[in-house]
Formats: sequence, structure tokens, C-alpha cells
Amino acid sequence: MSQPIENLLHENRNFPPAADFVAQANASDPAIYAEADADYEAWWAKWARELHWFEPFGAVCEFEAPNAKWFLGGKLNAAYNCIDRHAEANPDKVAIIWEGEPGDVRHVTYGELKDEVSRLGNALKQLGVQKGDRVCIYLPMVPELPMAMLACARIGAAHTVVFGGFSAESLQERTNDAEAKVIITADGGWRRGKVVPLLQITEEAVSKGCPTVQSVVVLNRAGDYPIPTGSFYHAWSELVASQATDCPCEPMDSEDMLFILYTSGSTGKPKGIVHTTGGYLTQTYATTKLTFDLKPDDIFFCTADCGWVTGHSYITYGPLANGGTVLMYEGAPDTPNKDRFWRLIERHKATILYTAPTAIRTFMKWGEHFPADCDLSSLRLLGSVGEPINPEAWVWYHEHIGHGKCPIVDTWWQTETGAHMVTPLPGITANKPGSATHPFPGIAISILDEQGEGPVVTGPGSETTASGFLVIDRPWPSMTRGIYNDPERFQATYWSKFPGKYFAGDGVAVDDDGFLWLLGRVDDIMLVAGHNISTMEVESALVDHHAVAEAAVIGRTHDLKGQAIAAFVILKSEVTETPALVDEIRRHVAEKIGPIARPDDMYLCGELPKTRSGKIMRRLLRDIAEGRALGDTTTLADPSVVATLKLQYEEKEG
Ligand code: 6R9
Repeated sequence: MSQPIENLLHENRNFPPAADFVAQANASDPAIYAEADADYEAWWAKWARELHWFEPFGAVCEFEAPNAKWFLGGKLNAAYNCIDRHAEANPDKVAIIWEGEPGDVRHVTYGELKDEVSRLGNALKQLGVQKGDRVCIYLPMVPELPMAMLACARIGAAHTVVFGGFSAESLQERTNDAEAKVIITADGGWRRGKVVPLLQITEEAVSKGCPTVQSVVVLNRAGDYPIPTGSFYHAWSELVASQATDCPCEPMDSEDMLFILYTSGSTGKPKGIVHTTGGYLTQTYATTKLTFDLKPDDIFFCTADCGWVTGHSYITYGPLANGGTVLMYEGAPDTPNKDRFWRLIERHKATILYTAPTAIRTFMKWGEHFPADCDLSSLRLLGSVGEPINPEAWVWYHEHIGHGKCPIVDTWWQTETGAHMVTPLPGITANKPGSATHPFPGIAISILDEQGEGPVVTGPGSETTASGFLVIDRPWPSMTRGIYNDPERFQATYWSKFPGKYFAGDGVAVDDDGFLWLLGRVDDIMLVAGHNISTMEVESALVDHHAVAEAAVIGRTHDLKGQAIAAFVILKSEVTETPALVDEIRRHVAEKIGPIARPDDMYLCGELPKTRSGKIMRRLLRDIAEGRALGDTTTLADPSVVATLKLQYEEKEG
């Protein structure tokens, strides 16, 4: 095959799992890779049978690209699997430990969760919600958020969670696209010491026009905004108080819709990614058990918001389907101080932490004395998701948070894949920092060139090296079943570049030990003097320099080379900027990965433009570097960052 993306970075540090970890691990036998590969349907069916089915399934999988069905004819309910079966066996076990930003703490047991979710389920029915309807959830990170998701699942309605940081327009657009009958919101939620006025934003969305919405349920969280009177707005507390705690779980077909979740996408309107019940629950259940090695006494802290897929799969469905205990936090990581996550871990004795590389790099920037001052000895496993994790951040996470004893799982997956696809298994995999390692058992990844040629990688031990487009070779249970109401866009986005195969939009390389290295979105790949260079690799080499805290790299148009490399760099706070330092950093990149990757332009800046889930928006940096008007900035966490950068850039360029 030809090499559509070059793989320049070489990382050979190796971290095998410790013997005492292996001895207790849920998965420690490497033979599961071969077992799953030999008959992937049988492998997934075995996991599916660990769930509770009202009626057993027949055929395991039916697939004709792009349409898949899993566990055909089976009937189950996600809320039954996440709540009832644990509430019966162990009603006093804590399901959710929650801490609000102001410091208030709640513990919700499985027994309480069952009652609360049942009451809300009955309340939704009273408002006219029926099986198959959609409900929009626009809540802060409070226990009522997973409760609302599970109440929908209980009565057979599909939820669509809209991140609590989104604007009225975003809420309106998603509510209308999903044709939601009810919006569940709160008066507000706490973020950085202030109340985010969710009800006010909801009222604004409704007044702009949400024709399908018949009622709005308002939780009292922040207590500072009056709920409008009339029959349209309902106070959660009043509505739920009068409801019975008996609300039978609706038997759902394995292929009935569980939820729609909108992904912003770099262009155009957000895509409503659809997930169904049986396959999604099976794979979130299995991956939680194997990737996170989840045990009954673990306290699992996932720092994502339930507005993203990570909060769906690894706060709500995966951990609760396992009968686990999750730790949820409402607010910002620097409120009141930059040690908030570490204080949460110390206070609640979290054993597993799952966070994002962008957060880890921020913690590095803030300084290691914040975690050092806290007792993190309860931690036994660390996870990363959302972006490639550069080796420097991996090693810092390993040393300063895991104290050298916690395995790290770098999990590659997408809203569309529903659950982990490429990840280490902590009792089996010898990690290389920065590599997501191997496909999860049962998953097959192809690495294709433009012509659609290239090797297929299943478990460890592949013997080819290659880099190219990441394509998923065979169906998997938690794969999206489509874009809501838009089958053409679904086909065009994911299934037409390589007909019959799922194109993920990411670049990937496999090294000669069979380890996979994610190279970022292919839209971000640069073409410099005939070489396809991944932005991730140059960024990783930049942050490898001791003076650099964060970096984002893009290709800008260049007369001779096609594209030149422009780097936006944040220096560590204690470092002083000098021309000699800038040269030294550029040289460092050339030494680390080769002269071809030496940045042509270097801009030192204070912030980088990021989405609300923390991913760098390189498209906007390209607009800045090419002097264009800025494209869509509505999904930015802080729109002022690009405006400032644009000014700085223009001043520098004269
Ligand atoms: C779960 C989530 C998906 C995109 C994906 C890729 C990037 C996520 C990653 C990673 C490298 C990892 N991504 N995890 N890249 N290593 N461990 O983030 O879903 O918001 O849909 O984003 O995120 O580019 O294609 P989503």
C-alpha cells in the first residue's frame, strides 16, 4: 500500500502491567483476542447474555452496510439492567456519589435510584410521553441527569442530552431536529462560582420556536430563578412528589432507539447520532468491565459531562449496567482551587479516574504541587479519552497522578462507535506511552490508503507497519444505527470513502510491534513538500520540549511547499519568551521527528481555541493563519480566544 500519512514519531518506552494487578484483573489471558477474532459474533453474544433479557435474542448480527442489527428479536430494558437487577440484589449499595461545585454531597443508592427514576418515568407518562417519543435533557451535572436518562429508557422514550454549556440556539436546533415532546431542565447549575441560567436559556429557545415541545420540567438546583406559572412549565419536585414508585420497565426490542446524541461536526449542522438498546448496552457493559477492570468496590470517577458520549457510556450506562459506583462532579476543575479533582479523589476515595488529555496538559501547566498535596493513594487505574495523548502527558499522568503504580488505558472511540474500540486491557497490555495499543477483542481495524488497500489489525502481534485511514472492518454491537432522519448523510459521511466499510475520519499508524498510534483527524493532516504529516506528531514533539505547556499545529498555504507548518504554542508559566528559545523549540521538533517537520511559523499565545469538550479547533487556526474570516465559532468554549489570537497574529504579520 502507499502511505497516505507518514509516521515520524518513535516511542519505545514500555510499561508492562504489574504482577499484582494481573493477578486480580478481570481480563489477564491474552487468548481472549484470538477467541474473539475466531468468532466475533459468539464473543459478543456471550457478553450480551450477561445482561437481563425479557425475551432472548435469536440471530446475533445481521449486517448489510451501512445497516446493522444486533441480538435480533431480543427484548430488554436498559434501566432494568442498570438499576432494577442491582436494586433487588443490593438495594443499599451506592450507585452515584455526587459533589456539587459549592461542596454539597449526595449519595444515591440503587434502591433510591429505582424509586426516583420510577417516579420521574411516571411523571413523563403523565405529561403524555409514550414509547418511541423523544425527550430533550438540558441539565447540569447533578444526579437527576443520569436519572432523567434512565427514566426515559424505563418507559421506552429516547433521550437526547444537550450539554448544559450550549446556547439557546443550539438547544433549539437539537430539540427541533429530534422532535422532542418534553424538555427537562433546571433553574441553573454551578460553574466557576456562578449560576448558568439553564431555565432562562430554555425559555429563550422555546420562545424562538420549539413546535414539538408540549411541556418543560424544571429541577430546582440553583434556587435563584422563578419557574413560570401555567400548564407548560412544571416544577420537577411537585410533579414527581405525587407519583408512584412502581413504574414497570417497558420491554424494548434490542433495536429500539435508546438515544440520539448530537455531535457538532466540523462543518454544517450537528448530526443526530442514533444508538439502539441491546448492542449499545452490551458493548458499554463489556468495555467497562474489561478496559476499566471495574470491580464491585471500585469508585469510578469519569470527569466528562453527560452531554458528551463519554458521560453516556461511562457515567450512566456502562458502570451502572455493571452495578458499579460512579463519582460525579458538577463544576469546574479550578473552583475554588486548582486542586479540585484531587480533593474529590481524596474525599471520596476514587479508585479509577477517566479524563481527557487536554485536562491532563492543563494540570501539568498548573503544576504538580496541586496533586502532590492530596492523598491519591486510593487510585488504582487511570484512563484517557478524547484526543491522542502525547507521551509527555502520559508519563506525567503516570508519575504524578498514578504514582507509577496505576496502569493507564488510552481509549480510542467516537460518539458514533458508542464504546471503546482501540484500548489497552490493563491486565494484559504492556503500554507504550501515547499508543492506544490494540483493538478491543472482537474489533477489527483496517489501515487503508487512498486506493482502499492495507492491512487489517485485530489483536496484538500484527507484523506489518503501515499508516493511513482508520477503517472499521466488521460490525460491532454499539455502532451507531444512523443519523436521525438523514440516511443519505450517514452513508456519505461514513460509508462511501471505502464502500461497505466504516470510515472513522481519523489517521492511524501501526508500528512493528503491532501497536496502533492515532494520528488525529484526517482533515487536519498537513501536506508539506510532498509529505503527509500529522498535526498530532508535531504537537507531541513541541510539548516534549521542557518550556512548552501546550501546542496546536496547522498547515497553511505555502507557494513552494504546498503547506507550511504553523505552530501555536503556550509556554509554561515560569518560562520567559526569547527569540533564542523559539529557535530552540523549532530545533527540538526537527531533532525529534526530522527537519521536514520543523515549524515554519511559531506563535506564542496564552490560550488555544477549543470545543466545549476540549478538542482543539484547528480549522479556526487555519482561518487565522491564512488571514480569512473566521468560520463557525458557535461550538467554541470561549469565543474571545480566537478573536485575541487573530489580533496577535495580525500584529505580528504586520
Ligand atoms: C469519545 C469521544 C471522537 C474523536 C475521534 C478522535 C478523537 C477520541 C481518542 C481520540 C486519539 C484517543 N479521539 N479518543 N484520538 N486517541 N484515545 O471523544 O467521542 O467526541 O465523538 O470524538 O475524538 O479523533 O474520532 P467524540
